[in-house]
Amino acid sequence: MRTEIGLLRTMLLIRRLEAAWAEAYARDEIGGIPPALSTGQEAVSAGACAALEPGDVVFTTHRGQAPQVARGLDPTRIMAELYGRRTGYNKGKSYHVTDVSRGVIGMGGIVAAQVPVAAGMALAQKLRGTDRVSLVFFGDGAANEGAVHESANLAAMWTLPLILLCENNGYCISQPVAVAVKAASIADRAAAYGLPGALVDGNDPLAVRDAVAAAVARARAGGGTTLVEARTVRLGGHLAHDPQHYRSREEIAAAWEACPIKRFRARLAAAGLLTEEASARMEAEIEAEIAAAVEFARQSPVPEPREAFEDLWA
Ligand SMILES: Cc1ncc(C[n+]2csc(CCOP(=O)(O)OP(=O)(O)O)c2C)c(N)n1
Ligand SMILES: [Mg+2]
Repeated sequence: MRTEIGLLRTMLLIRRLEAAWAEAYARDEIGGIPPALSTGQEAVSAGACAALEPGDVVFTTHRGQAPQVARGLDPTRIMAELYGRRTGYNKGKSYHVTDVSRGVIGMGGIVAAQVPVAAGMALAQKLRGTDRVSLVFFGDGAANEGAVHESANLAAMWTLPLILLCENNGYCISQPVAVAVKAASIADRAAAYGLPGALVDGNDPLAVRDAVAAAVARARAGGGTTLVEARTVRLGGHLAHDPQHYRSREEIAAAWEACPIKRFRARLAAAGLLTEEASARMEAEIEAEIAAAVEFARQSPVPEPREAFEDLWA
């Protein structure tokens, strides 16, 4: 379990790493699909991953950098991968960063497709007689995909050590969740699968950590799957270049007021756990760490064309 200060540090590290990624994309130093950032959603990854232990496995979505950082992956090697350099986690060949040794299975570009794969991993963990768990992130949009329902039903039937973590950020690209989900909550669906469900404030890292910790304890003890819905707010666009014409300025301004980093920092300060000075020092350290990561990435070589045919699995 990470301490309060550790959780804040993780959230700040995610925010800064992703901002640097978007800045590099805007400068044309990185090509491809515009970055999918977790700005405003950092408490979900930080809290959830703080409840995990070595050997547990997470499966991430297209918004996958936040869980990678929260799981303790090296920001320098993540940045190198985002730059497509050979020093990155996937040798510069895919920004779907993977580090099996740290329990991060690569991101999934196909919405909801990681959920059945995570259920398969949980089945393997169970059949091997381990007490390790799998945790899969999926969005509110993904929650309406058949793959999620099929996996949840099987996971319940087979009592799999699985945590279904729905990161509800209020939008599926430009579609608000209010016009896509009729039920009061996605967590309520758990009852229909015969699973426990929990709804938590996804902008509170401690609430997320505690809800996921309870689900993990249950799974380790052989109690099976839990569905956790973490309600958060996407502060930016769907992807970094999205001008968000479908949202009012007032809505965006209100969302920034509830920024989880701002809120958690104020809470720690009020509890006497964080001074202004310590907070500024932490931010400066993170700023320097990410600046060094960007410089390392810029100076790293790109892979040779022939390397495209290495590390393939079929
Ligand atoms: C099966 C599938 N359908 C559609 C898409 C296009 N798509 C990419 S991200 C996305 C939004 C998913 O929304 P949500 O699950 O809420 O995740 P969020 O982007 O909000 O994190 C969509 C529809 C896709 N990649 N895969
Ligand atoms: Mg969403």
